[in-house]
Amino acid sequence: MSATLTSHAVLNAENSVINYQAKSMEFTTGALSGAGVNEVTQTISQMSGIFRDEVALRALNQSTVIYRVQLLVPVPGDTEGGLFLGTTFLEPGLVGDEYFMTKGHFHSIRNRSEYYITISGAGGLVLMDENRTTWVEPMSPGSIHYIPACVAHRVANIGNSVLSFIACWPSDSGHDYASILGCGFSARLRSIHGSPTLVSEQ
Ligand code: PAN
Ligand code: ZN
Repeated sequence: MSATLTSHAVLNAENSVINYQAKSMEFTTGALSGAGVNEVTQTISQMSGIFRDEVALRALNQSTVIYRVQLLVPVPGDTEGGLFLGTTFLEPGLVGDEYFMTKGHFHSIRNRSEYYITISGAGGLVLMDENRTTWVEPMSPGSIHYIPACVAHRVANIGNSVLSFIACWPSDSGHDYASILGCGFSARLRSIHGSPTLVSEQ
């Protein structure tokens, strides 16, 4: 007997079909689909303490979605040796003069690194090491960003359309948001005279 390899079947050495839950990515948007894809949404109301202008944040519609993340989490979060995959869809917009952005985090296990790959839109990847030195890398379709160990990361959408990017990181990394909520990044990506500018915090 022979079996046919389709997108919904895996063959073993005996050429019989093993159960397989297909997953796929739509390349123009980065959208994930298939078995086990989860989605997490962040609205304006969940972004308190992130942007410098809290008054401007409160003036916005609190139910507006700033970003959503589709996730493939094939193993539990404390598994050493596994990998997670996610696509983030970050809307365009401003809070005061600061671009819509992700919350940003260090990994809880500080030496865990990560790849970001931009699918669509225009962005800035804001990176900060443990000495609080901050820099920004431009994101455009196809750009690949290696986020080294011990470096906090956040993405700002500096364009007029949805910015989407893929991320891949070790499953046991964890996310330390508290350090960023407490001390922030040492610089922010702001629209100054209409141009994205990295401005140091006072
Ligand atoms: C990404 C981020 C995603 C959302 O998948 O989690 O872009 O950003 P925040 O987690 O900062 O809200 C990643 O860096 N994972 O490790
Ligand atoms: Zn990360």
